Amino acid sequence: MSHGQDFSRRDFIKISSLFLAGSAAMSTQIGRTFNGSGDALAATGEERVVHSICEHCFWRCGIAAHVRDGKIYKITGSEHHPLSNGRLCPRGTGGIGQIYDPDRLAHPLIRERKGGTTTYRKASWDEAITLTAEKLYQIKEKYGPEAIAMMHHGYGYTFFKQMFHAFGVNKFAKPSYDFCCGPRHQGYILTYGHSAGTPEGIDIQNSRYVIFFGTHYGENMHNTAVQEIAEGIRRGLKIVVFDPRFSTLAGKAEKWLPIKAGTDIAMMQALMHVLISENLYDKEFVEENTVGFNELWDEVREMTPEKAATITDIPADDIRDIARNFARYAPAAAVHPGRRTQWYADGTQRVRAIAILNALVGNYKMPGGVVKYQKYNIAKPDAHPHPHFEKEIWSKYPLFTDIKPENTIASHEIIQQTLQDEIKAWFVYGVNVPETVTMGRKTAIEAMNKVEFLVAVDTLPMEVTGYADVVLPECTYLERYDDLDAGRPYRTPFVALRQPVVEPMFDSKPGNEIARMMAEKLDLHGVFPDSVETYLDNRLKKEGSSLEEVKKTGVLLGKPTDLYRKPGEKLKFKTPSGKIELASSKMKDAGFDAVPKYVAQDEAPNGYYRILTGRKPMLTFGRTANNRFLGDLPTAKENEIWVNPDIASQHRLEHGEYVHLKNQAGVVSEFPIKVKVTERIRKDAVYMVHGFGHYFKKLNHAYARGASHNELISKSEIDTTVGAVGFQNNFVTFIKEA
Ligand SMILES: Nc1nc2c(c(=O)[nH]1)N[C@H]1C(S)=C(S)[C@@H](COP(=O)(O)OP(=O)(O)OC[C@H]3O[C@@H](n4cnc5c(=O)[nH]c(N)nc54)[C@H](O)[C@@H]3O)O[C@H]1N2
Ligand SMILES: Nc1nc2c(c(=O)[nH]1)N[C@H]1C(S)=C(S)[C@@H](COP(=O)(O)OP(=O)(O)OC[C@H]3O[C@@H](n4cnc5c(=O)[nH]c(N)nc54)[C@H](O)[C@@H]3O)O[C@H]1N2
Ligand code: SF4
Ligand SMILES: [Mo]
Repeated sequence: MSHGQDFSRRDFIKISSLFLAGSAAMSTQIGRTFNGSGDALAATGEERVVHSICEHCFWRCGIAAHVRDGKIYKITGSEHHPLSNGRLCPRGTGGIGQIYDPDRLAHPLIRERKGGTTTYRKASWDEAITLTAEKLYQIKEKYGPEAIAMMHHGYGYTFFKQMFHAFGVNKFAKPSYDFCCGPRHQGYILTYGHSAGTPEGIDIQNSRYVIFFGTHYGENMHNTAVQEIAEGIRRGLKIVVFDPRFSTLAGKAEKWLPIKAGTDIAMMQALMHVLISENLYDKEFVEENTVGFNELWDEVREMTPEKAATITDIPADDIRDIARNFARYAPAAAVHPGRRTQWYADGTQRVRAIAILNALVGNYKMPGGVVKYQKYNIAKPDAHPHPHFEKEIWSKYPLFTDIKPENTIASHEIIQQTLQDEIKAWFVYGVNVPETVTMGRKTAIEAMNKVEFLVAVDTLPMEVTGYADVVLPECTYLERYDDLDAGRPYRTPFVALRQPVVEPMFDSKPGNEIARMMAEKLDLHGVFPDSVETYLDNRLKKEGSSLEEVKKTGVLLGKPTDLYRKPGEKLKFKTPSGKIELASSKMKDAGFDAVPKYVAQDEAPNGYYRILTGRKPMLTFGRTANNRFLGDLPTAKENEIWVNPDIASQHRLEHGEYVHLKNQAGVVSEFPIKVKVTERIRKDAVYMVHGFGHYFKKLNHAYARGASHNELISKSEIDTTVGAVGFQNNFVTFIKEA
């Protein structure tokens, strides 16, 4: 593999063409895949279009759902929603595959143990809610409210949270914090006093040079960002990608640097070293707006490009070139903060290093640099007064608390407290625990088997539902109202509405109704207004609009954010010093390194390879695993294990053959996985997409396709600053089929 290869124009393919490939494939798909309960997709009646928001990932783009004869036959990007611009990523168009999934949960289920076997029986809503309320009540009476925890992901959880608050429970965890972007959030807050945002506050539209560490846009399809990058490339934006694997984004980059996995902080320190030692940093900005420069220099002084080259496997000349180019294009240059940042136990420090690199070139609030979007300042909903909580935050990690009040504990702490007999009941909303908890499937299952009472609210019979005592079938995002999507800052601040496109199918119900039924059973009257429509209308009326008005376009828009610094403007940051903290006082006070340090990761045992993971453009792990429209596309049918040709030949692996994977702890994958022999990965790592290898047979489509990534995680490492869980120090080897 050659290093620092130039891919520039020669390999130029527009990222946006991926959208087109997706949509084209999708329409043929629509023609031939199942069409749910009738001839919906061949419908010819008059068209009705409903504007709502997507739920295939947290980006939550605006959609336009096209309905004929009472059935949704097409989903396109909303013209009105600022995150869509009239387009969707391939997953967004595939919602039909979710609503008309023949495996959907159709009615509530209650687990029954008869003799030695466990079965589920169909139950009425009243029965299921009564049982749930009774059990939760008993557990609270017996062990206290801290024995109940809710885990949630996806946007329908808010009403359940209101209900639990009124009930006196406040243990909430979000796997997307500790298994995904917690380090990024906190790393930014520690440095700048605000989060990196979703969408990220990087002014790609005006940038000339953007550096990515991992962050595989094009495979990770954040609609707006991918559109901006595609536009940027057309305009001449230069991209640099540090990734042990030649990602789709690396294919669009001026330079791909196949960095040794886990050494990124050393690379970032070396880039800082060059910026400072060659006087390329923005001295005026740094003097005026940052603290801790001397401590930073003390830390990076020794990390010369030559030293970093021996650690990262990237030549020193390349490191110098990139630092110089970064400074040359600044302030219209930025390092992207990434999204899934809990790779190892050092995620928060790595994101801090990214924030520091940006600060050094003075790109804050400059065109093409780091910007801070504003959110639509919508009034808070009239909340039911909740009991006084003796403890607002349950996490033991010192830097966790800044994220308040979104979650109060990390998901892995719920697992641990369950295994220690402290937590007795789980309420799981939209989290496929066995495949999501990055402490590995085994630990997740152990905890689920131990917990006294488990309720799962889901749309599909995912693995988690097989461990639940009560399964509550929520209708899909296309069949319900949720709370307003109002908290997110963007260029144009917005409030977006999720509204039902069609009536709920089967005996499924919207989360807002389920939460209301639970509140009534728990004698918590008046938690919710008489209907969800009244609730939404009340909120929107306070903004001088109404539900009726917002239903038309699905959005309420604010004034575009003032993004850039005015000449002479004094900047203020919500950090303890009021400045950008190159050395973090909060880190120091909590007993951690004030400046990010490089710490070497574990090395693979002989014959084993570091297992890296990522995404496929057509799929969102569990969310789309069973989706016929998306999952039948040729590139989405199964995952593959990427293996370097030299390694393949050492292990006598043929391209296209199936192998089992065995990890360093001896765990062997239940299902085989197809080998992809490719130069596009380093020799010391292998790569597989997460979200495959489903083992629950009720998932008729997803069952046994590819191998599970989470099954192979036996070692997880906690980032003790913010309580996130890294899992990339796991290694696998190959077992050939007999
Ligand atoms: N289509 C699609 N899009 C998605 C999702 C999906 O499931 N499908 N999921 C969404 C979610 S929840 C998230 S969090 C994001 C995740 O998407 P990202 O935030 O982009 O995830 P990363 O882990 O940063 O990126 C994975 C890349 O990092 C590389 N990598 C692994 N280890 C290292 C390392 O040590 N150093 C460096 N420099 N690179 C490394 C891998 O080779 C891979 O190319 O995607 C979101 N978007
Ligand atoms: N091994 C491993 N683990 C990982 C990752 C990895 O790369 N590898 N990635 C991590 C990341 S970045 C993230 S963000 C998390 C994501 O973790 P999860 O959010 O658990 O991811 P999914 O697998 O999509 O599970 C979502 C669940 O929600 C259900 N669902 C979908 N729509 C609805 C709905 O409208 N209502 C309800 N009630 N349920 C719904 C789905 O059927 C599914 O069971 O996983 C993390 N875990
Ligand atoms: S990026 Fe794609 S999947 Fe995510 S919300 Fe937007 S359209 Fe849906
Ligand atoms: Mo994520």
